[in-house]
Amino acid sequence: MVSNGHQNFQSVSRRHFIRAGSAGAAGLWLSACGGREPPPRANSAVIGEAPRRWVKDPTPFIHRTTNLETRLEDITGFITPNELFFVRNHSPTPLIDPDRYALKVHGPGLSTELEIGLGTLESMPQTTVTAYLECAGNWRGLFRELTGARASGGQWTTGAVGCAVWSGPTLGSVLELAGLTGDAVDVNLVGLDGSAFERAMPLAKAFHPDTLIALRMNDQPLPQDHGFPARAVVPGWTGSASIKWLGEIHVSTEKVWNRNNTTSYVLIGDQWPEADYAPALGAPINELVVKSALALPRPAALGPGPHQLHGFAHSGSGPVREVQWSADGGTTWQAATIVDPVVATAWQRFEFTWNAVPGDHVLMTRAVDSAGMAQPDQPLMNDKGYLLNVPLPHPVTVA
Ligand SMILES: Nc1nc2c(c(=O)[nH]1)N[C@H]1C(S)=C(S)[C@@H](COP(=O)(O)O)O[C@H]1N2
Ligand SMILES: [Mo]
Repeated sequence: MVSNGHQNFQSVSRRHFIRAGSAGAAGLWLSACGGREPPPRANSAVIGEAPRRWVKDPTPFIHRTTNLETRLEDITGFITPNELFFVRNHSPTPLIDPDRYALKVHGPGLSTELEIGLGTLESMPQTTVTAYLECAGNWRGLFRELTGARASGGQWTTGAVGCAVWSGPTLGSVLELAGLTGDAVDVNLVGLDGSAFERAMPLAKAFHPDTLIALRMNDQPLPQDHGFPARAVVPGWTGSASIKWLGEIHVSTEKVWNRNNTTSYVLIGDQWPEADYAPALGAPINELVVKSALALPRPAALGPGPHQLHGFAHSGSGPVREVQWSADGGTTWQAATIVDPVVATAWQRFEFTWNAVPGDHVLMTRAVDSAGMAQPDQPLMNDKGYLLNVPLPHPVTVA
């Protein structure tokens, strides 16, 4: 086990470093690799694989191969506790030695190449942001019941979303240590996991004051499954941009195209135009869309009488300013109450009282965000099942 609770002086000083490399070395590395693909991870900080929480029983999660889906009904407050936060892993969680951890910051868009130790990241000014993370494929498993077509990928219902308090240096402050050149364009973040999961973004998003290299989650060091010892948190963008086990920041002087904005995280299918986005197969998705969901099992069983129900509404251009609910499958709607605190980068918790009468019912909720975006009435099927956000019919039996 890697301990991060005890820090003797030696380990603190070992973690506390910035090594500057030469631009020449970075140039060699780039030309050897054709300037596009990062090399396979051979980072000495990766010392194994973390124990797999998804084989543990009993578990509060819905298990989906390497992923863990939150049961939304278990989340009663504004913040998702760490141990209930969904996990989306493209390969097993790497176990990282915090003393050997070094974040590599490099690329032709920077004046220097740096390696930054965990202690240095910890000693920089820390910014705290309460933000929700949502997988682009959250709700994917519901395409089938709503459209008749099954999207490819993990069949999540409504639990690939959570909201936490993140803190760490801003990504911009770390980039400033290395200094941008005048022709820097894109910032690519790469994980230390086996799949070297990565995501690129323009400078404006990388320098957004809410975009963090988070070291802490809900006042704890990041849990292993959520990216220990450092992860990106990119509020407003799909969860896939919030690279866990962050090992590398590469700043390029051209727009970056890699798997996660060309073949994955693109909108493709019969209802989407082709080829306009080359080299991407379809429109790459960045921002999250407005959604709302009830914190109830699917389907739910309730006794008759008044129930105070709650749920969560969120938008990449948040906050959500209005939530309505319907108990007749969307024929009539009433206002739900949005509960404080309202934080733009977070989700909004809403509640309402439903006087349940015996029988089978369909509850629905719909949200409008502060940019005026509303949940659409018709689902737009896409082959990879991203960003479904119609008002969801939620079956409830009252007996
Ligand atoms: N290195 C790395 N980062 C990653 C991933 C991954 O597989 N590897 N998955 C991404 C996806 S698709 C999502 S939705 C979020 C999920 O974050 P969580 O597991 O902390 O909930 O992490 C993102 N960051
Ligand atoms: Mo995701």
